[in-house]
Amino acid sequence: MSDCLFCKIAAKEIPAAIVLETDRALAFRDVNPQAPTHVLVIPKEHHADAAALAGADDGLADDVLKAAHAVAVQEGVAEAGYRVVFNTGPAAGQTVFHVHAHVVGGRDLGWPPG
Ligand code: D5M
Repeated sequence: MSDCLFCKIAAKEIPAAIVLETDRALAFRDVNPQAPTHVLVIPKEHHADAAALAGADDGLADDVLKAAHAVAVQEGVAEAGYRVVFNTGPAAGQTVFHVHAHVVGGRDLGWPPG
């Protein structure tokens, strides 16, 4: 989508602090980090939200989840524990409508989330 911020990051038209890339997923640091590790993982292909990603029938959701775990290992937070969050829809706080997994870790994470 030509007007999608994360499509532009995936296309390398807008710079981002990329930490991991696979053939179908890209991981980059969140510009407004909420924890020592805060990385966003996106499919390069545009899907608006987690519901749309779940409906992609070609294993894309699996690729994104595997990339999220690989990021956690690479960032050194996998052993202590980390959170993978898909804010889905405005009421959940989604502001960018290209699906993204927040990989958050490196500190104690409270529950329930706000
Ligand atoms: O999360 C959207 C997230 O996207 C939010 O945490 C800020 C982040 N963001 C916005 N623009 C950028 C750029 N250009 N690079 C990196 N991170 C960015 P949501 O779940 O939709 O509220």
